[in-house]
Amino acid sequence: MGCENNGQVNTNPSSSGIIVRNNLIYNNNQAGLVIGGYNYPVTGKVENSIFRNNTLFHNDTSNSYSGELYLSYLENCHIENNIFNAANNDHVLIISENSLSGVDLDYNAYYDAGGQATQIVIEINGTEYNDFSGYQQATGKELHSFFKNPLLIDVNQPDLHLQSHSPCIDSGNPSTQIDLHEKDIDEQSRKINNYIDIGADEFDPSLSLRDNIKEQILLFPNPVSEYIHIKNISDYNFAIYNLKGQLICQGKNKNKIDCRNLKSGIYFLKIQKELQQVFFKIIKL
Ligand SMILES: [Ca+2]
Ligand SMILES: [Ca+2]
Repeated sequence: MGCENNGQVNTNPSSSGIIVRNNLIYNNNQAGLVIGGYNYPVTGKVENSIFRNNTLFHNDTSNSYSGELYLSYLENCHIENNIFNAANNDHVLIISENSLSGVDLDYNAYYDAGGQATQIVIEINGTEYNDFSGYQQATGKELHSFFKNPLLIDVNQPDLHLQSHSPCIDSGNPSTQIDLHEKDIDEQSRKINNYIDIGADEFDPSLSLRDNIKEQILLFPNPVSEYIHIKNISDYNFAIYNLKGQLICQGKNKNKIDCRNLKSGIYFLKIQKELQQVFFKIIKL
């Protein structure tokens, strides 16, 4: 989101009043989100805007060093309650160039698939930080943010909902102003259990059994050569997809699935029970 051109306003070209919230942003080949302009004041800047409650996962797949979040020429913006989960070899979370005053980052959850808070890249106006607490201390920002695995349901599929024991649950900014009709990514209430969650998903303990179901289902053998057996679940539908997302086969309530005709390779088995679905990676030998 930005203001690349100065338009008709020559003195202080800017975009303002933008709100980006409750989005899943993943697998983009460059930064998940770029906010700002590129050559202020010749061209524009972004000011007085809000970027909150988004889940960014595995962006910059081309390893262009643009990270999950790329900021350039923005001023007086709030960036909070977001999940930034990098999953690249370059471990880049944020690149911020020429950001101006009043950029408020807080209540965000950071993680890198490498799992090390001391092997990340956050670059703010030319200073590079490689450990998360060093970045917090040096900038004085992100005092309520943390570096922890957000425990997303399935990073392979991906299913970017929160597991029931995610540290993002109820960890958003308690003073977040929620709009009257605002919903989370599932059209559920944006604030459940008195506190808003970090990320695009608000976890609803009364509905979400997703990760419990996943732990409970027994699949074997995997890798499979002939039949895969499914145990500990009843009344369900299943479907097998290849890596391109194409449906290979489907059915319901079978306690063993014939995989003899599958070519060797990796597949995803979806199991759906009522409104809940879970995915398993299976390997055909
Ligand atoms: Ca909550
Ligand atoms: Ca939800």
